Amino acid sequence: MATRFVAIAAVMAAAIFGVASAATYNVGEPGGSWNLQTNYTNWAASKRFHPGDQIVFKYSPQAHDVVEVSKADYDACSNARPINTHTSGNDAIALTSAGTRYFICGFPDHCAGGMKLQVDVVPSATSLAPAGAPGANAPASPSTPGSAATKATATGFALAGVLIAAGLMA
Ligand SMILES: *[C@@H]1O[C@H](CO)[C@@H](O)[C@H](O)[C@H]1NC(C)=O
Ligand SMILES: [Cu+2]
Repeated sequence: MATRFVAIAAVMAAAIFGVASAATYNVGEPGGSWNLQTNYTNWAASKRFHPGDQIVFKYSPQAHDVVEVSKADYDACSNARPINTHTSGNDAIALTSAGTRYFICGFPDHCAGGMKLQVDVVPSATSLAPAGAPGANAPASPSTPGSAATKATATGFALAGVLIAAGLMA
């Protein structure tokens, strides 16, 4: 009985707080990868990155690498002061917290050729402005129909319903 209550409470909490599942984004996909052809400004603009998500750079290590740099070095296309360097060709990078991350290719002229990616990691829907706060009534961004949080909430309530029904039948 107590176990069932805890399970239901956990699901309800997940629904209320909008715990969304973490997403994995393969950089440049679909249609591209980590190469000299993909437009990463356009690619990133179609995504919303949240803490807990990860991005994966896939490429030939003979042709490219991934260097995480500061904004200044990103703007200057300099890999002289790397924060992190990845060279496996299949590099998963965890976006652990909100903030902006900057990645470039360290091969000569590749960054200038377009291999630079800025990733804006924004807080999950849990930290929406409270009701009454400035901006709380702003219309939802048109680029996020059916947000992950909305889906998580719907999933949470559906699961809670199943659990409650199971409890009634037990
Ligand atoms: C990416 O595409 C946008 C819009 O189509 C364009 O303004 C921008 O210059 C492109 N970036 C690169 C690096 O080609
Ligand atoms: Cu490169």
